[in-house]
Amino acid sequence: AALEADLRNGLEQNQFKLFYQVQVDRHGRPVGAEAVLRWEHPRRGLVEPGEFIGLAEESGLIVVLGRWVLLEACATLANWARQPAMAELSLAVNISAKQLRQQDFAAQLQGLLGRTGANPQRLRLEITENAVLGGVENTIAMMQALNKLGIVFSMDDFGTGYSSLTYLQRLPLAQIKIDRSFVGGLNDENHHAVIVRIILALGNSLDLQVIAEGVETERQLAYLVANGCRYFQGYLFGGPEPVAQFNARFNG
Ligand code: G
Ligand code: G
Ligand code: MN
Ligand code: NA
Repeated sequence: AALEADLRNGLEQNQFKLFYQVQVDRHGRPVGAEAVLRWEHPRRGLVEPGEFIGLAEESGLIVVLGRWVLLEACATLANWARQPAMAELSLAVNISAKQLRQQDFAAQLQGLLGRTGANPQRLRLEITENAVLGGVENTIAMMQALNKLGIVFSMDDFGTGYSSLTYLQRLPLAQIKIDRSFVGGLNDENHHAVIVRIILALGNSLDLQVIAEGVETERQLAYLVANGCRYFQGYLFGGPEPVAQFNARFNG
């Protein structure tokens, strides 16, 4: 309860920040970023989402916090669009199941896009397999409504949840993200290497873009490239950065 009050207070006091982690193609060229939330707590310092997203979801605060994240992300996208070196970048935003379950979620996003002037074609929403817990039909309908606005979806942490294959076929997805636990375990012929190859084959045969997250070494990158992966994210290319630092990559 103390943390919950702290969260509410943090929202009022503007203690949340979005950091941006670069996503690259196989030539190492930036194609976009994932926005990840950080809490600049006055006493605890920089707090990572693992420590508060769960509580924000349980308490329902994620709806308000998530709306702030989307507004901030759209404002950033609109800003990038005005800079020639950044105009083509896409931005991926993490969405909780509870947010997607709001009846007016598509209308909210349409409002944010209008207010900021962000191009919906550059916005990607990352969901997890939990997104379907509220009912797969409802989830599909909401995703389709957002697709109509030009927004696409990515399945985050792919391979770590339940019923991946069933939902993979039914949900209108544009991309899947290979979870970093599989990428981190890439060594010659261990079982993680097999899983990574299967996810890539699955994605390619279902016409889904596949991005690997948590890429930390050249060796992991080489394995992924050799098996048909075309997009990458991880410390090898850069960690989550404050927006000014991310922008300096392009305008330095
Ligand atoms: O940055 P870090 O590795 O601590 O992020 C951990 C997880 O927190 C991410 O994988 C992501 O799923 C989640 N997360 C990060 N930012 C957001 C956000 O803005 N909204 C939601 N719902 N989850 C987020
Ligand atoms: O769970 P999700 O992938 O949505 O969250 C991304 C988070 O993963 C980032 O906020 C960051 O803290 C963490 N992360 C990003 N790149 C790497 C990486 O290469 N290795 C590891 N171990 N963690 C990473
Ligand atoms: Mn993510
Ligand atoms: Na992830």
